[in-house]
Amino acid sequence: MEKITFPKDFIWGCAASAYQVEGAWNEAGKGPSIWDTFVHTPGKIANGETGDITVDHYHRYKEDVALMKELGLDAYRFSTAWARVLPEGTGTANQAGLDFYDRLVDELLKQKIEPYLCLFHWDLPQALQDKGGWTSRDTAYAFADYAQLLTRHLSDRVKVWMTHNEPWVAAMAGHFSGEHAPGLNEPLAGFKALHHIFLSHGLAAEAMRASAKQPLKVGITLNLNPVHPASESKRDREAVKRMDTALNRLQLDPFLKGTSPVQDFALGKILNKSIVQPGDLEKMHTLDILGINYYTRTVVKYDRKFPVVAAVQVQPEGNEYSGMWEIYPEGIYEVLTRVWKDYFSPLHAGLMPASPRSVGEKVDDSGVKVPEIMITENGIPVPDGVDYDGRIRDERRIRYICNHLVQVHRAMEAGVPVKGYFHWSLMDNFEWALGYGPRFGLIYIDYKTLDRTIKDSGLWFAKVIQDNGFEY
Ligand code: GCO
Repeated sequence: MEKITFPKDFIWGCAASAYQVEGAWNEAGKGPSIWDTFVHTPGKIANGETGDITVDHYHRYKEDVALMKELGLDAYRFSTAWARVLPEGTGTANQAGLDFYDRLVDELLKQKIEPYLCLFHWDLPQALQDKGGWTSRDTAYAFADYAQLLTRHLSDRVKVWMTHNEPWVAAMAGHFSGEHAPGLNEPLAGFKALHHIFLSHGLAAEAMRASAKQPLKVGITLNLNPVHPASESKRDREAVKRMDTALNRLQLDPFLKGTSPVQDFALGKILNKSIVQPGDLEKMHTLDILGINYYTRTVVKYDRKFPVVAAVQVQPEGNEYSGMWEIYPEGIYEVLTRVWKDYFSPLHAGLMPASPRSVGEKVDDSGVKVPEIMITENGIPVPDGVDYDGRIRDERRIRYICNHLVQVHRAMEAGVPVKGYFHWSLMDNFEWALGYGPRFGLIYIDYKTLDRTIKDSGLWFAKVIQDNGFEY
Protein backbone atom coordinates (compact mmCIF):
# COMPACT_ATOMS: atom_id res chain seq x y z
CA MET A 1 0.00 0.00 0.00
CA GLU A 2 1.21 3.53 -0.80
CA LYS A 3 0.22 6.50 1.35
CA ILE A 4 -0.06 10.02 0.01
CA THR A 5 -0.48 13.11 2.12
CA PHE A 6 -1.49 16.56 0.92
CA PRO A 7 -0.20 19.90 2.27
CA LYS A 8 -1.90 20.85 5.53
CA ASP A 9 -3.49 23.95 3.92
CA PHE A 10 -4.83 21.93 0.96
CA ILE A 11 -8.50 22.80 0.37
CA TRP A 12 -11.02 19.97 0.06
CA GLY A 13 -14.41 20.86 -1.37
CA CYS A 14 -17.41 19.97 -3.46
CA ALA A 15 -18.96 21.85 -6.36
CA ALA A 16 -22.51 22.38 -7.56
CA SER A 17 -24.40 25.00 -9.58
CA ALA A 18 -27.57 27.04 -9.13
CA TYR A 19 -29.60 25.63 -11.98
CA GLN A 20 -28.59 22.05 -11.23
CA VAL A 21 -29.51 22.05 -7.51
CA GLU A 22 -31.64 25.03 -6.44
CA GLY A 23 -35.06 24.39 -8.01
CA ALA A 24 -37.59 27.13 -7.08
CA TRP A 25 -37.26 28.12 -10.74
CA ASN A 26 -40.05 30.70 -10.63
CA GLU A 27 -40.31 31.35 -6.90
CA ALA A 28 -39.70 34.42 -4.74
CA GLY A 29 -39.30 36.88 -7.56
CA LYS A 30 -36.79 34.92 -9.66
CA GLY A 31 -36.95 35.70 -13.39
CA PRO A 32 -36.67 33.01 -16.10
CA SER A 33 -33.24 31.97 -17.32
CA ILE A 34 -32.35 30.50 -20.70
CA TRP A 35 -32.22 27.08 -19.03
CA ASP A 36 -35.80 27.49 -17.79
CA THR A 37 -36.80 28.26 -21.38
CA PHE A 38 -34.68 25.41 -22.76
CA VAL A 39 -35.98 22.66 -20.45
CA HIS A 40 -39.58 23.72 -21.12
CA THR A 41 -38.96 23.29 -24.87
CA PRO A 42 -40.04 19.77 -25.87
CA GLY A 43 -37.26 17.46 -27.03
CA LYS A 44 -34.33 19.29 -25.45
CA ILE A 45 -33.89 17.28 -22.25
CA ALA A 46 -33.86 13.50 -21.74
CA ASN A 47 -37.29 12.23 -20.65
CA GLY A 48 -38.59 15.83 -20.70
CA GLU A 49 -36.95 16.37 -17.30
CA THR A 50 -36.44 19.89 -15.92
CA GLY A 51 -34.63 21.69 -13.12
CA ASP A 52 -37.90 23.26 -11.93
CA ILE A 53 -37.48 21.56 -8.53
CA THR A 54 -34.33 19.43 -9.05
CA VAL A 55 -33.00 18.63 -5.53
CA ASP A 56 -34.73 21.66 -3.94
CA HIS A 57 -31.53 23.13 -2.50
CA TYR A 58 -33.31 26.50 -2.35
CA HIS A 59 -35.45 25.20 0.51
CA ARG A 60 -33.16 22.45 1.85
CA TYR A 61 -29.88 24.38 1.89
CA LYS A 62 -29.53 24.09 5.71
CA GLU A 63 -29.77 20.30 5.54
CA ASP A 64 -27.27 20.30 2.67
CA VAL A 65 -24.80 22.52 4.52
CA ALA A 66 -25.12 20.16 7.51
CA LEU A 67 -24.20 17.28 5.17
CA MET A 68 -21.18 19.28 3.91
CA LYS A 69 -20.15 19.65 7.54
CA GLU A 70 -20.58 15.91 8.08
CA LEU A 71 -18.24 15.30 5.13
CA GLY A 72 -15.80 17.75 6.68
CA LEU A 73 -15.60 20.01 3.61
CA ASP A 74 -13.32 23.04 3.85
CA ALA A 75 -15.17 24.82 1.03
CA TYR A 76 -18.28 24.67 -1.12
CA ARG A 77 -18.22 25.95 -4.68
CA PHE A 78 -21.69 27.10 -5.70
CA SER A 79 -23.08 29.48 -8.28
CA THR A 80 -25.60 32.28 -7.94
CA ALA A 81 -28.53 32.45 -10.32
CA TRP A 82 -28.27 35.80 -12.09
CA ALA A 83 -32.05 35.85 -12.71
CA ARG A 84 -32.74 35.25 -9.01
CA VAL A 85 -30.78 38.38 -8.15
CA LEU A 86 -31.74 40.45 -11.21
CA PRO A 87 -34.90 38.95 -12.74
CA GLU A 88 -34.45 41.04 -15.90
CA GLY A 89 -30.67 40.66 -15.86
CA THR A 90 -30.28 44.38 -15.17
CA GLY A 91 -32.12 47.04 -13.20
CA THR A 92 -33.66 46.50 -9.79
CA ALA A 93 -32.39 43.68 -7.60
CA ASN A 94 -34.82 41.08 -6.26
CA GLN A 95 -34.44 41.33 -2.47
CA ALA A 96 -35.71 37.77 -1.97
CA GLY A 97 -32.91 36.56 -4.24
CA LEU A 98 -30.26 38.47 -2.31
CA ASP A 99 -31.78 37.17 0.93
CA PHE A 100 -31.41 33.55 -0.24
CA TYR A 101 -27.70 33.97 -0.93
CA ASP A 102 -27.30 35.76 2.40
CA ARG A 103 -28.86 32.74 4.12
CA LEU A 104 -26.72 30.26 2.21
CA VAL A 105 -23.46 32.16 2.81
CA ASP A 106 -24.26 32.73 6.49
CA GLU A 107 -25.08 29.04 7.00
CA LEU A 108 -21.81 28.03 5.32
CA LEU A 109 -19.79 30.41 7.47
CA LYS A 110 -21.62 29.24 10.60
CA GLN A 111 -20.45 25.71 9.77
CA LYS A 112 -16.92 27.01 8.98
CA ILE A 113 -17.20 26.14 5.30
CA GLU A 114 -15.61 28.67 2.93
CA PRO A 115 -18.03 29.87 0.26
CA TYR A 116 -16.50 29.83 -3.25
CA LEU A 117 -19.00 31.87 -5.21
CA CYS A 118 -19.28 31.45 -8.99
CA LEU A 119 -21.27 34.25 -10.61
CA PHE A 120 -22.23 32.47 -13.81
CA HIS A 121 -22.84 28.79 -14.43
CA TRP A 122 -24.70 28.99 -17.76
CA ASP A 123 -28.12 30.25 -16.60
CA LEU A 124 -28.30 33.61 -18.37
CA PRO A 125 -31.49 35.65 -17.66
CA GLN A 126 -33.88 35.11 -20.54
CA ALA A 127 -34.48 38.88 -20.69
CA LEU A 128 -30.85 39.36 -21.74
CA GLN A 129 -31.03 36.51 -24.22
CA ASP A 130 -33.98 38.31 -25.79
CA LYS A 131 -31.60 41.21 -26.40
CA GLY A 132 -28.89 39.04 -28.01
CA GLY A 133 -27.46 37.25 -25.02
CA TRP A 134 -23.69 36.62 -25.07
CA THR A 135 -23.48 37.44 -28.77
CA SER A 136 -24.15 41.04 -27.71
CA ARG A 137 -21.35 43.07 -26.12
CA ASP A 138 -23.95 44.74 -23.88
CA THR A 139 -24.31 41.47 -21.94
CA ALA A 140 -20.66 41.71 -20.90
CA TYR A 141 -21.36 45.08 -19.31
CA ALA A 142 -24.58 43.81 -17.73
CA PHE A 143 -22.54 40.97 -16.22
CA ALA A 144 -20.07 43.43 -14.70
CA ASP A 145 -22.99 45.31 -13.10
CA TYR A 146 -24.42 42.04 -11.72
CA ALA A 147 -20.98 41.11 -10.36
CA GLN A 148 -20.61 44.50 -8.71
CA LEU A 149 -24.08 44.27 -7.15
CA LEU A 150 -23.30 40.90 -5.56
CA THR A 151 -19.82 42.03 -4.53
CA ARG A 152 -21.32 45.00 -2.69
CA HIS A 153 -23.79 42.66 -1.02
CA LEU A 154 -21.63 39.66 -0.13
CA SER A 155 -17.93 40.63 -0.24
CA ASP A 156 -17.96 41.33 3.51
CA ARG A 157 -18.29 37.55 3.89
CA VAL A 158 -17.26 36.00 0.55
CA LYS A 159 -13.54 36.22 -0.28
CA VAL A 160 -13.24 33.83 -3.21
CA TRP A 161 -15.14 34.59 -6.40
CA MET A 162 -15.21 32.88 -9.77
CA THR A 163 -16.66 34.91 -12.63
CA HIS A 164 -17.53 32.02 -14.92
CA ASN A 165 -17.82 28.25 -15.02
CA GLU A 166 -16.64 26.66 -18.25
CA PRO A 167 -17.26 29.61 -20.57
CA TRP A 168 -16.14 27.42 -23.48
CA VAL A 169 -19.08 25.05 -22.89
CA ALA A 170 -21.53 27.91 -22.33
CA ALA A 171 -20.43 29.44 -25.65
CA MET A 172 -19.91 26.37 -27.83
CA ALA A 173 -22.55 23.95 -26.52
CA GLY A 174 -25.01 26.83 -26.30
CA HIS A 175 -24.33 28.59 -29.60
CA PHE A 176 -22.34 26.23 -31.86
CA SER A 177 -23.60 22.67 -31.28
CA GLY A 178 -26.88 23.80 -29.73
CA GLU A 179 -27.07 20.92 -27.24
CA HIS A 180 -27.25 23.42 -24.38
CA ALA A 181 -29.29 26.61 -23.86
CA PRO A 182 -29.93 28.85 -25.75
CA GLY A 183 -29.73 26.06 -28.38
CA LEU A 184 -28.19 27.95 -31.33
CA ASN A 185 -26.32 26.27 -34.18
CA GLU A 186 -24.16 29.14 -35.43
CA PRO A 187 -20.36 28.63 -35.28
CA LEU A 188 -19.63 32.37 -35.40
CA ALA A 189 -22.16 32.94 -32.59
CA GLY A 190 -20.11 30.49 -30.49
CA PHE A 191 -16.93 32.50 -31.01
CA LYS A 192 -18.76 35.81 -30.42
CA ALA A 193 -20.30 34.51 -27.19
CA LEU A 194 -16.91 33.22 -26.02
CA HIS A 195 -15.29 36.60 -26.65
CA HIS A 196 -17.98 38.51 -24.76
CA ILE A 197 -17.96 36.06 -21.84
CA PHE A 198 -14.18 36.42 -21.60
CA LEU A 199 -14.49 40.22 -21.85
CA SER A 200 -17.12 40.15 -19.09
CA HIS A 201 -14.60 38.39 -16.81
CA GLY A 202 -12.23 41.32 -17.14
CA LEU A 203 -14.93 43.97 -16.78
CA ALA A 204 -16.35 42.20 -13.72
CA ALA A 205 -12.93 41.73 -12.09
CA GLU A 206 -12.28 45.45 -12.35
CA ALA A 207 -15.71 46.37 -11.00
CA MET A 208 -15.51 43.83 -8.16
CA ARG A 209 -12.08 44.90 -6.97
CA ALA A 210 -13.27 48.54 -6.97
CA SER A 211 -16.29 47.79 -4.79
CA ALA A 212 -15.11 44.93 -2.56
CA LYS A 213 -15.48 45.41 1.20
CA GLN A 214 -12.35 43.33 1.80
CA PRO A 215 -9.55 42.00 -0.41
CA LEU A 216 -11.04 39.32 -2.66
CA LYS A 217 -9.73 36.79 -5.16
CA VAL A 218 -11.26 36.72 -8.62
CA GLY A 219 -10.83 33.54 -10.62
CA ILE A 220 -12.37 31.61 -13.47
CA THR A 221 -13.12 27.93 -13.96
CA LEU A 222 -12.09 26.35 -17.27
CA ASN A 223 -12.69 22.88 -18.66
CA LEU A 224 -9.35 21.62 -19.96
CA ASN A 225 -8.57 18.30 -21.62
CA PRO A 226 -5.27 16.86 -22.84
CA VAL A 227 -5.63 16.20 -26.57
CA HIS A 228 -4.11 13.01 -28.06
CA PRO A 229 -3.93 11.75 -31.68
CA ALA A 230 -5.97 8.72 -32.68
CA SER A 231 -2.91 7.55 -34.61
CA GLU A 232 0.69 8.67 -35.13
CA SER A 233 -0.15 9.83 -38.66
CA LYS A 234 0.96 13.37 -39.52
CA ARG A 235 -2.61 14.44 -40.21
CA ASP A 236 -3.84 13.18 -36.82
CA ARG A 237 -0.94 14.84 -35.03
CA GLU A 238 -1.73 18.12 -36.82
CA ALA A 239 -5.39 17.69 -35.86
CA VAL A 240 -4.25 17.55 -32.23
CA LYS A 241 -2.64 20.97 -32.53
CA ARG A 242 -5.82 22.50 -33.97
CA MET A 243 -8.07 20.86 -31.36
CA ASP A 244 -5.73 21.82 -28.53
CA THR A 245 -5.82 25.42 -29.74
CA ALA A 246 -9.61 25.39 -30.04
CA LEU A 247 -10.19 23.70 -26.70
CA ASN A 248 -7.37 24.70 -24.38
CA ARG A 249 -5.28 27.60 -25.70
CA LEU A 250 -8.38 29.54 -26.78
CA GLN A 251 -9.29 29.63 -23.07
CA LEU A 252 -5.90 29.88 -21.40
CA ASP A 253 -4.07 32.42 -23.55
CA PRO A 254 -6.40 35.41 -22.95
CA PHE A 255 -6.41 35.08 -19.15
CA LEU A 256 -2.80 34.04 -18.72
CA LYS A 257 -1.04 35.83 -21.59
CA GLY A 258 -3.42 38.58 -22.75
CA THR A 259 -3.34 37.13 -26.27
CA SER A 260 -5.64 34.87 -28.26
CA PRO A 261 -4.97 32.19 -30.89
CA VAL A 262 -8.44 32.73 -32.32
CA GLN A 263 -7.03 34.19 -35.55
CA ASP A 264 -5.57 30.73 -36.24
CA PHE A 265 -9.08 29.89 -37.40
CA ALA A 266 -10.87 31.42 -40.39
CA LEU A 267 -13.83 32.26 -38.14
CA GLY A 268 -11.45 33.96 -35.78
CA LYS A 269 -10.33 36.33 -38.51
CA ILE A 270 -13.97 37.34 -39.09
CA LEU A 271 -14.41 37.66 -35.33
CA ASN A 272 -11.41 39.92 -34.95
CA LYS A 273 -12.79 42.24 -37.62
CA SER A 274 -16.34 42.24 -36.34
CA ILE A 275 -16.36 42.34 -32.53
CA VAL A 276 -12.91 42.43 -30.98
CA GLN A 277 -12.17 45.97 -29.86
CA PRO A 278 -8.79 47.47 -28.89
CA GLY A 279 -8.09 46.75 -25.24
CA ASP A 280 -10.39 43.75 -24.96
CA LEU A 281 -7.57 41.24 -24.49
CA GLU A 282 -5.81 43.45 -21.95
CA LYS A 283 -9.06 43.57 -19.93
CA MET A 284 -9.28 39.74 -19.91
CA HIS A 285 -5.68 39.38 -18.76
CA THR A 286 -6.37 39.17 -15.02
CA LEU A 287 -6.71 36.16 -12.74
CA ASP A 288 -6.13 35.35 -9.07
CA ILE A 289 -7.31 31.74 -9.25
CA LEU A 290 -7.30 29.35 -12.19
CA GLY A 291 -9.94 26.69 -11.58
CA ILE A 292 -9.51 23.60 -13.74
CA ASN A 293 -12.40 21.25 -14.40
CA TYR A 294 -11.02 17.89 -15.48
CA TYR A 295 -13.06 14.88 -16.51
CA THR A 296 -11.38 13.13 -19.40
CA ARG A 297 -9.02 13.46 -22.34
CA THR A 298 -9.88 14.21 -25.97
CA VAL A 299 -8.63 11.83 -28.68
CA VAL A 300 -8.92 13.18 -32.23
CA LYS A 301 -8.38 12.15 -35.81
CA TYR A 302 -8.18 14.30 -38.92
CA ASP A 303 -11.51 14.74 -40.69
CA ARG A 304 -11.97 17.68 -43.03
CA LYS A 305 -15.74 17.30 -42.86
CA PHE A 306 -15.70 18.91 -39.41
CA PRO A 307 -15.83 22.71 -39.32
CA VAL A 308 -13.17 24.96 -37.80
CA VAL A 309 -10.75 22.25 -36.58
CA ALA A 310 -11.07 19.63 -39.37
CA ALA A 311 -10.86 17.03 -36.62
CA VAL A 312 -13.28 14.74 -34.90
CA GLN A 313 -13.19 13.21 -31.43
CA VAL A 314 -12.96 9.42 -31.30
CA GLN A 315 -13.41 6.99 -28.40
CA PRO A 316 -10.31 4.76 -28.18
CA GLU A 317 -10.62 1.22 -26.91
CA GLY A 318 -8.79 -0.26 -23.96
CA ASN A 319 -9.75 2.05 -21.11
CA GLU A 320 -12.72 2.06 -18.75
CA TYR A 321 -15.65 4.31 -19.69
CA SER A 322 -18.39 5.93 -17.66
CA GLY A 323 -21.80 6.65 -19.15
CA MET A 324 -20.42 9.92 -20.56
CA TRP A 325 -16.70 9.60 -21.30
CA GLU A 326 -13.42 7.67 -21.10
CA ILE A 327 -11.84 7.38 -17.65
CA TYR A 328 -8.30 8.71 -17.99
CA PRO A 329 -6.75 9.74 -14.64
CA GLU A 330 -3.32 10.56 -16.12
CA GLY A 331 -5.02 13.39 -17.96
CA ILE A 332 -5.38 15.49 -14.83
CA TYR A 333 -1.60 15.28 -14.36
CA GLU A 334 -1.05 16.19 -18.01
CA VAL A 335 -3.34 19.20 -17.81
CA LEU A 336 -1.81 20.52 -14.58
CA THR A 337 1.79 20.13 -15.71
CA ARG A 338 1.07 21.55 -19.17
CA VAL A 339 -0.53 24.67 -17.76
CA TRP A 340 2.36 25.15 -15.31
CA LYS A 341 5.07 24.55 -17.90
CA ASP A 342 3.49 26.44 -20.80
CA TYR A 343 2.19 29.46 -18.91
CA PHE A 344 4.15 29.91 -15.71
CA SER A 345 7.64 28.71 -16.27
CA PRO A 346 9.93 31.69 -16.93
CA LEU A 347 10.67 30.26 -20.34
CA HIS A 348 7.20 31.39 -21.45
CA ALA A 349 8.02 34.93 -20.49
CA GLY A 350 11.42 34.60 -22.05
CA LEU A 351 12.89 34.89 -18.58
CA MET A 352 15.30 32.62 -16.74
CA PRO A 353 15.99 30.79 -14.44
CA ALA A 354 14.19 27.70 -15.62
CA SER A 355 12.57 27.02 -12.27
CA PRO A 356 8.85 27.90 -12.51
CA ARG A 357 7.52 30.92 -10.74
CA SER A 358 5.69 30.55 -7.44
CA VAL A 359 2.12 31.68 -6.82
CA GLY A 360 1.87 35.46 -6.53
CA GLU A 361 5.05 36.18 -8.45
CA LYS A 362 4.87 38.27 -11.59
CA VAL A 363 4.77 36.11 -14.70
CA ASP A 364 5.77 38.80 -17.15
CA ASP A 365 5.78 42.55 -17.67
CA SER A 366 1.98 42.73 -17.77
CA GLY A 367 1.89 42.62 -13.99
CA VAL A 368 -0.24 39.48 -14.02
CA LYS A 369 0.84 37.30 -11.17
CA VAL A 370 0.94 33.52 -11.11
CA PRO A 371 -2.58 32.58 -9.99
CA GLU A 372 -3.50 29.89 -7.52
CA ILE A 373 -4.36 26.67 -9.32
CA MET A 374 -7.18 24.41 -8.14
CA ILE A 375 -9.10 21.46 -9.43
CA THR A 376 -12.59 22.93 -9.28
CA GLU A 377 -14.39 19.93 -10.75
CA ASN A 378 -13.62 16.25 -11.20
CA GLY A 379 -16.15 13.44 -11.05
CA ILE A 380 -17.83 10.45 -12.63
CA PRO A 381 -21.44 9.62 -13.43
CA VAL A 382 -22.23 6.18 -12.00
CA PRO A 383 -25.71 4.58 -12.12
CA ASP A 384 -25.74 4.21 -8.33
CA GLY A 385 -28.27 1.97 -6.64
CA VAL A 386 -29.36 1.61 -3.04
CA ASP A 387 -28.62 -1.82 -1.57
CA TYR A 388 -31.04 -3.69 0.65
CA ASP A 389 -29.30 -2.32 3.74
CA GLY A 390 -29.68 1.26 2.49
CA ARG A 391 -25.99 1.68 1.54
CA ILE A 392 -24.83 2.92 -1.83
CA ARG A 393 -21.67 0.94 -2.56
CA ASP A 394 -20.20 3.18 -5.28
CA GLU A 395 -16.75 1.62 -5.42
CA ARG A 396 -16.23 2.88 -8.98
CA ARG A 397 -16.50 6.45 -7.82
CA ILE A 398 -14.08 5.80 -4.94
CA ARG A 399 -11.61 4.28 -7.41
CA TYR A 400 -12.09 7.23 -9.80
CA ILE A 401 -11.43 9.83 -7.12
CA CYS A 402 -8.47 7.88 -5.72
CA ASN A 403 -6.83 7.47 -9.13
CA HIS A 404 -7.28 11.14 -9.98
CA LEU A 405 -6.03 12.34 -6.60
CA VAL A 406 -2.93 10.19 -7.09
CA GLN A 407 -2.31 12.06 -10.35
CA VAL A 408 -2.99 15.46 -8.75
CA HIS A 409 -0.45 14.58 -6.06
CA ARG A 410 1.99 13.47 -8.78
CA ALA A 411 1.63 16.89 -10.45
CA MET A 412 2.27 18.57 -7.11
CA GLU A 413 5.40 16.46 -6.66
CA ALA A 414 6.42 17.71 -10.13
CA GLY A 415 6.19 21.29 -8.84
CA VAL A 416 2.65 22.38 -9.66
CA PRO A 417 1.32 24.22 -6.57
CA VAL A 418 -2.24 22.85 -6.63
CA LYS A 419 -4.18 24.55 -3.82
CA GLY A 420 -7.24 22.38 -3.65
CA TYR A 421 -9.60 19.76 -5.06
CA PHE A 422 -13.37 20.17 -5.47
CA HIS A 423 -15.32 17.05 -6.30
CA TRP A 424 -18.20 17.22 -8.76
CA SER A 425 -20.59 16.90 -7.16
CA LEU A 426 -21.84 17.23 -3.60
CA MET A 427 -25.06 15.41 -4.49
CA ASP A 428 -26.78 13.88 -7.50
CA ASN A 429 -28.35 16.65 -9.55
CA PHE A 430 -29.71 17.78 -12.94
CA GLU A 431 -27.12 16.90 -15.60
CA TRP A 432 -28.23 19.40 -18.25
CA ALA A 433 -29.48 17.80 -21.47
CA LEU A 434 -29.11 14.35 -19.91
CA GLY A 435 -31.51 15.14 -17.09
CA TYR A 436 -31.27 13.02 -13.92
CA GLY A 437 -29.81 9.86 -15.48
CA PRO A 438 -26.13 10.48 -14.69
CA ARG A 439 -25.54 10.50 -10.94
CA PHE A 440 -22.37 12.44 -9.91
CA GLY A 441 -22.99 12.95 -6.22
CA LEU A 442 -21.13 11.88 -3.12
CA ILE A 443 -24.65 12.07 -1.71
CA TYR A 444 -27.47 10.01 -3.24
CA ILE A 445 -30.78 11.68 -4.01
CA ASP A 446 -34.01 9.69 -3.99
CA TYR A 447 -35.78 11.71 -6.68
CA LYS A 448 -39.20 10.66 -5.39
CA THR A 449 -38.72 11.91 -1.85
CA LEU A 450 -35.60 14.11 -2.32
CA ASP A 451 -34.11 12.29 0.69
CA ARG A 452 -30.33 12.58 0.88
CA THR A 453 -28.08 9.57 1.68
CA ILE A 454 -24.28 9.79 1.90
CA LYS A 455 -22.80 7.19 -0.47
CA ASP A 456 -19.75 5.06 0.38
CA SER A 457 -17.73 7.51 -1.76
CA GLY A 458 -18.88 10.36 0.48
CA LEU A 459 -17.77 8.44 3.58
CA TRP A 460 -14.43 7.65 1.90
CA PHE A 461 -13.95 11.29 0.83
CA ALA A 462 -14.71 12.42 4.40
CA LYS A 463 -11.91 10.14 5.66
CA VAL A 464 -9.51 11.53 3.00
CA ILE A 465 -10.29 15.04 4.23
CA GLN A 466 -9.88 14.02 7.86
CA ASP A 467 -6.51 12.34 7.16
CA ASN A 468 -5.55 14.85 4.47
CA GLY A 469 -4.57 11.91 2.32
CA PHE A 470 -5.12 8.19 1.89
CA GLU A 471 -3.55 4.82 1.27
CA TYR A 472 -4.02 3.02 -2.03
C1 GCO B 1 -19.45 21.05 -16.25
C2 GCO B 1 -20.40 21.66 -15.42
C3 GCO B 1 -21.21 20.74 -14.57
C4 GCO B 1 -21.49 19.34 -15.10
C5 GCO B 1 -20.37 18.38 -14.77
C6 GCO B 1 -20.67 16.98 -15.29
O1 GCO B 1 -18.29 21.11 -15.85
O2 GCO B 1 -19.81 20.61 -17.32
O3 GCO B 1 -19.73 22.56 -14.56
O4 GCO B 1 -22.35 21.50 -14.52
O5 GCO B 1 -22.66 18.87 -14.52
O6 GCO B 1 -19.20 18.78 -15.40
O7 GCO B 1 -20.81 17.01 -16.68
